[in-house]
Amino acid sequence: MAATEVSTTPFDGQKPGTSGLRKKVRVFQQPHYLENFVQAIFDTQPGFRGGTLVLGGDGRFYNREAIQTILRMAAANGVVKVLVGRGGILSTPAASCVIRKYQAQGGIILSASHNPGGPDQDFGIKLNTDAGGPAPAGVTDAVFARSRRIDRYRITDTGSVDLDALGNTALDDMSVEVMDPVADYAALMERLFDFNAIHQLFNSGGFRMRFDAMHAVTGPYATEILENRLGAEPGTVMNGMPLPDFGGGHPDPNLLHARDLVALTQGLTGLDFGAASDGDGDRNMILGKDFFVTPSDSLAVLAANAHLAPGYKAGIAGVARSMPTSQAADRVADELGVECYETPTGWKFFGNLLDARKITLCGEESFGTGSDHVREKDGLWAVLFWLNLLAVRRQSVGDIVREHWQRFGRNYYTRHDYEAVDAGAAEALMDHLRMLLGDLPDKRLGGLSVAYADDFSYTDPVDGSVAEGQGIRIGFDGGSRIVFRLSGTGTRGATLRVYIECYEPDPARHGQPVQEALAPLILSARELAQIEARTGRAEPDVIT
Ligand code: VG1
Ligand code: CO
Repeated sequence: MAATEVSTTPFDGQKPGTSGLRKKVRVFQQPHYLENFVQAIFDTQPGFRGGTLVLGGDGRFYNREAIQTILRMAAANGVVKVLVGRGGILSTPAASCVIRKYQAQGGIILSASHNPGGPDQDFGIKLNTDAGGPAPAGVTDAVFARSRRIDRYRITDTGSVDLDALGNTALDDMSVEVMDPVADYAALMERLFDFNAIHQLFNSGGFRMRFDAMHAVTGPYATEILENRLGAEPGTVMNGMPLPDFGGGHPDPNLLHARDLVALTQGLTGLDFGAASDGDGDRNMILGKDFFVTPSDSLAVLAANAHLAPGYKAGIAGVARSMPTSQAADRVADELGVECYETPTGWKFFGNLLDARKITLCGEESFGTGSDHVREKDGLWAVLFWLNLLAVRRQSVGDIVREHWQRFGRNYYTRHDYEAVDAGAAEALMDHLRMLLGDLPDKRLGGLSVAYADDFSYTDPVDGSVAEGQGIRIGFDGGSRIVFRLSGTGTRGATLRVYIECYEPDPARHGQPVQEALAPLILSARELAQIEARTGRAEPDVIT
């Protein structure tokens, strides 16, 4: 059978955002849309010709169709081998693991992460490089530029591959291996964490937990690792079956969308531990009994306790956090005598630091935590890390975090999201803030004195590349901060994110409600950015 060349005309607006190309399913279903983008990848990434590609997704609507198209295009573009997860399933961190383990030239992951799925919802496509991490800006810019000029793509007229049967199939000259999406990843987790200790914790009687897979990709991973290998009781994994529409929910592990799980951890009969992951398995939420661990605190706690897990017993080389993530990890790095890097939002900025062994752990406020074991954030990894800590320290989640605050001080932290606001108004609001920057230093806001104010720019310490305009940062004496940035992952209008943090060293003052502790700064942020006047929104849509 032969490869066909199909002529095409490029579509506008295919610029990938924070995390790949993310659009409504209907946009991807337009004739040639997916094909244009995929051909732009093959045209600009010559390594795939003659090489190996890893392919899978989070199981959302259109996942299987997209995989069949990409397989036929890979065959027509000279790829020698494709490793595809059974059922078209590969979590983002598992894809990263597989790329690294089999030294593939890269991977294509089909996911819109925590965005809802279904015919009227979102779809996405992400490109990872041979190191296993998200493609850096240089690569995505090249793909984008090519997708705007593209006039033909290559595809075979072969039939579809059975994605549900393990084993090899030939597609023209290319070999497709349908592989177990869980096995390699689970083996990696067994090397990093003390499975015996966690197994004993589960068997000690009295320890009660649930993991909410939110009908997304982590179901099979969590069932295999937690229930089959670690012996957690059947039913520990909730919503464990991946569904094309995620059961109608948002597969977003936060207090709002995982509210059933949150409820199970509350009150007299509350569980000791609750955790959840997102659509593609790279995010995590950690809950204790009546206790929510902010992702920023989670990174700091893991950094301070890393030596308790076998994979990190030699200590950590350094840590990195995205700019809007709270500065809790900075204090731990300080005490450990290692560097803490501040990077722009998006996992791709951690890749060089990890490859150069400048850091071991990294994280984002948006429920993302990870390490040098793969080049993506990793939801289940964070859950296992916490379970390892609980098994070794034999303390509750709340006690571990409260002790951490006593030792390092507490960074009160919140994020306020204004979703689907008018894109022009959001840009104008950011321009307005940029105009103010020069005048802010030494001014007083919310009773605090401004130490610095800038539009965050990052120079990669490894390759010297510069990322500008990464968000407005206003820092105060004493460590408080206000940060404003626009989301790069939305599919409707603009989303304004406002991040607010203050530092409280005094343990006697660690018990305040978060929104109360931050109230003066929240008000200052709203006034300074004229949020209500410019967006018509008096209150944020989501408070985390
Ligand atoms: C959001 C988060 C960011 C994260 C990105 C991708 O981006 O804020 O921290 O890296 O999602 O995560 P934005 O631009 O909307 O703020 V995922 O789980 O979609 O791969
Ligand atoms: Co995700």
